[in-house]
Amino acid sequence: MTVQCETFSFEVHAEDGMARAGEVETAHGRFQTPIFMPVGTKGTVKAMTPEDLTDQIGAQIILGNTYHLYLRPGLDIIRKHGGLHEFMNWDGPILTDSGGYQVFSLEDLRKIKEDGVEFQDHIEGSYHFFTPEKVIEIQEVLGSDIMMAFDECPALPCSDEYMRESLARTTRWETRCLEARTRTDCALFGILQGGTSPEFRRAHIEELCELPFDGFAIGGLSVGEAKDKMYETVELSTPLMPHDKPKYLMGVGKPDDLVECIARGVDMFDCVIPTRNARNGQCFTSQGVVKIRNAVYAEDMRPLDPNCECYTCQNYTRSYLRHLYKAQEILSARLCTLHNLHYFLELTRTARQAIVEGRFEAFRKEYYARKEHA
Ligand code: PRF
Ligand code: ZN
Repeated sequence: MTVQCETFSFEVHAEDGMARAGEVETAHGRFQTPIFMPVGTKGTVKAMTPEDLTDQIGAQIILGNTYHLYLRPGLDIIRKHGGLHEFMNWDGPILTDSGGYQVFSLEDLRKIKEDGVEFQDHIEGSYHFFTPEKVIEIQEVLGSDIMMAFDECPALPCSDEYMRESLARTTRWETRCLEARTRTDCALFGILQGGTSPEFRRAHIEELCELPFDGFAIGGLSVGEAKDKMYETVELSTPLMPHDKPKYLMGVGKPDDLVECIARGVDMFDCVIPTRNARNGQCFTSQGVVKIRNAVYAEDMRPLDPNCECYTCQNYTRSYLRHLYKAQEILSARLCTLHNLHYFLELTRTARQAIVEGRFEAFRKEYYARKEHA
């Protein structure tokens, strides 16, 4: 008898075309969809305190990584704190990725076997073995509100033969994840693979969506394929996924991708882009990208984004932000991260409001019009 999550639920509140507005309940509270989840790979959303995330950005759920936390600081230290929430002082929902994707991106340092994946740690060089059972155990120690199943994200392009084998193995691994759960307060999402091939995608969705996962993720995208292929694959997938469970697009994306994939029925997103790019001085605004290091901003007295209500835009000029970046001051990372995350969260909030009010298409047009008239 497989264990079921007793603390998880999802409700669709409104639909507009394929776009959906909903609400997810977890053991650590609720979040409203569509939602963007800031990435906190190593137990911190880089440069942000939990108070920044809640009070300044309005983040409702964050993401953590099995792979990184398992290697450093290791499970004993996290267990000693009572889990990841207590360790990092974040008491809202946490989704953890299974480590599959991170291990597979090690390329030369890993070996795939039927039972799991052997890999060499990128920090110390020591050897480890991840199996479906192991990654569920780790995520249960972390106390994740939403655990992700163990999957293989094949590098594209790959042969049909390899894809067929990989999909079958991923299904076996994910089935083992369902059987390995012991906690009733940790939800578990399945991950759909299949590259950009409609046939493989349909087959994997059909096979996996039969299984009693609490939600489903579209994996295997945003790995270098053309953007139109990604959108086509999302558009093909969402109608075939269960209507009454959340649909999560992993590792996506830029603001345009959020708008386009919300339009295609996606409820949840995560990506390092807003946080990573902020540290490189790339800011996303309602008028397009602002590269704050550029000389044109040296004496620009305007805020980063005139349409933004974040702390950064309310208090600082582009000129000052450029100065901080050029002087390599750490406040640069903080202020740009704060703005970017606020922009991404505000985008999902306004998209949600538009869906609820049945004017998502108008919202989408307005989004592009603002960028073009910058
Ligand atoms: N699988 C897992 N995590 C992921 C992905 C995936 O396919 C992606 C795809 N870009 C991002 N993160 N487990
Ligand atoms: Zn701002």
